[in-house]
Amino acid sequence: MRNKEVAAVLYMIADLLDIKGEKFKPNAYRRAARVMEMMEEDIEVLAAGQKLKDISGIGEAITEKTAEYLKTGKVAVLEELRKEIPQGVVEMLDIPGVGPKTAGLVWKELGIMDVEGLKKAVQEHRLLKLKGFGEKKEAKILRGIEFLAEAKKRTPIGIALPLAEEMVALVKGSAPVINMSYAGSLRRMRETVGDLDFLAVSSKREEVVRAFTSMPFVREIVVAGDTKATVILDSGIQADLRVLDEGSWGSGLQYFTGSKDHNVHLRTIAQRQGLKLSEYGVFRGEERIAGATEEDVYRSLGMQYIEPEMREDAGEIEAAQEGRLPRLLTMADVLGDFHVHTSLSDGGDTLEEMIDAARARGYAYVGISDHSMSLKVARGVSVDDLMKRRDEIRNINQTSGDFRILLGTECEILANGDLDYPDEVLRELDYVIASVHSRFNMQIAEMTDRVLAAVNHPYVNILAHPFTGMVQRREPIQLDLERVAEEAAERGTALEINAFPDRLDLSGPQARLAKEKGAKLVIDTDSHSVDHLAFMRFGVGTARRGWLEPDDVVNCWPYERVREFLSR
Ligand code: DGT
Ligand code: CA
Ligand code: CA
Ligand code: ZN
Repeated sequence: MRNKEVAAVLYMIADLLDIKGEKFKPNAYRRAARVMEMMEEDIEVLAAGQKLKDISGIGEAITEKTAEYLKTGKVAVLEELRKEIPQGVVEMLDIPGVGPKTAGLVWKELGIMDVEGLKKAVQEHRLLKLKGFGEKKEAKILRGIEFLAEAKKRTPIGIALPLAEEMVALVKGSAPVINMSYAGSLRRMRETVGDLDFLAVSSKREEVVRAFTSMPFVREIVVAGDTKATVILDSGIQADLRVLDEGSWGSGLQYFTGSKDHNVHLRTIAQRQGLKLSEYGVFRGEERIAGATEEDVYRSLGMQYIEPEMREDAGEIEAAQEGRLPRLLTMADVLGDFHVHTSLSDGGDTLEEMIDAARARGYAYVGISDHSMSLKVARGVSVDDLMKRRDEIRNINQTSGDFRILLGTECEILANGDLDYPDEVLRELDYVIASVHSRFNMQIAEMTDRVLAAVNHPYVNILAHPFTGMVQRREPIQLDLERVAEEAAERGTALEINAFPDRLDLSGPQARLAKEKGAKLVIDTDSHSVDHLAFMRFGVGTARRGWLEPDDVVNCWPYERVREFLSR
């Protein structure tokens, strides 16, 4: 289906019209785009049957433009707008806190043509001349510009991980590789990575280097030696490769996985024992005493094996020496997912499709949690529809065997801390997720009180994406996590690790803090389509960065224990 693709084009037209300062048209385009995004019918089929204009929210003009785009891949209006508005002005829309109205205003009133120009203008306080602009707004724009500059330097894991896997497969497919893996921050499952690092072992090193540098999406070869290569990919991402011999596979992987701080600390421990640690192995004098596997390397230094996600020199080395590392959870421990949207709100797939996909992953249970009624942009669910949904799920459970389906909601935490459905409605559900999707700008005291009201609400079981940040796109809200975790622990409310790669909220260190305060966690994908269920691995990686064990994570528990937790 090309629905999402067409919707993206319509959103772009809306933004550009807004930049120009058009009055009503932008919203008409946005409304139509939203309808298309959520529609289950195939837009191409509708257009072919002249049925598009019958759909509420899509008018005559937009029907025409959609048909034009589907046929030619272009829309004349958009092409004209692009000619009229400088590309640099359009790029301003990537700055958090800058919308099309601001971009249009600074362009037309001050002649600012790009992000760089905007930064300069803010620093010179030239925006103060504009109507509605104060020092606060200036400061916000400047922060947004800095946030964007920082973000552009790193690649989110949601892009980096599939890419790295594809690269490993490509090289393995075209050169005699004995072993190959990605390493670096990616293997440690950081939210974003600066570059990609690979390690391979092979008896034909040059062939591996050649396979690596001749991948189809390599833009530029920076280095191509006998044992190493560095390339820049079409996307601008840098990738490093090292090829070692088999005896150094473990020590090489250990070295290139890092982190640098972890490695530096390990090396001083090795030195204290009269050993030398490098990517080639652990040596006593000339003799290599370890190197073939990572397990050997850690053992030879007198400690437990440390999982990659923990290697940040945050106490893991001391714990490994004392034999008290946690038994981190793995994908195999995950038995379900509680944050799943369907087409009843803003999901792309139906209830049945989401249930089947969850079951196909081998889960024991799944929780369905569509948006609550006041979140209009995400088609929040009315009380009537929610009660119908409850009956539907009750019926499905009659015939679903051991696989259990729970009905929840992702309920808005309103600005005053109230929930978006009355208690009589919440009481009817198997569980309640609460989350903030509005009024992000509160001060820390007010925001913490707002969130605590939800955490302490008798029917709330999960606080979703507690900081509501978006990796590289939106700054987190201000929240006193320690207090939230303490009260969540007391109340039996779980804090979420949102596994959607744009979120990864809580982060690993935040999850670790929450655990220390006694709170339970839950790893949820926030799926809006069947494909998103696979995001679980990003959440598990984050949980492992937070030192979590299966006992800490609600969706690693068997159904009976989950029920008990949810009905506290
Ligand atoms: P990134 O790319 O910024 O997300 O972070 P990393 O950790 O992937 O860093 P990168 O790509 O510069 O280097 C990969 C690994 O190589 C790093 O995690 C540890 C190791 N490494 C790099 N430089 C040094 C160093 O100066 N000393 C030691 N001991 N290890 C290093
Ligand atoms: Ca790296
Ligand atoms: Ca690197
Ligand atoms: Zn959600």
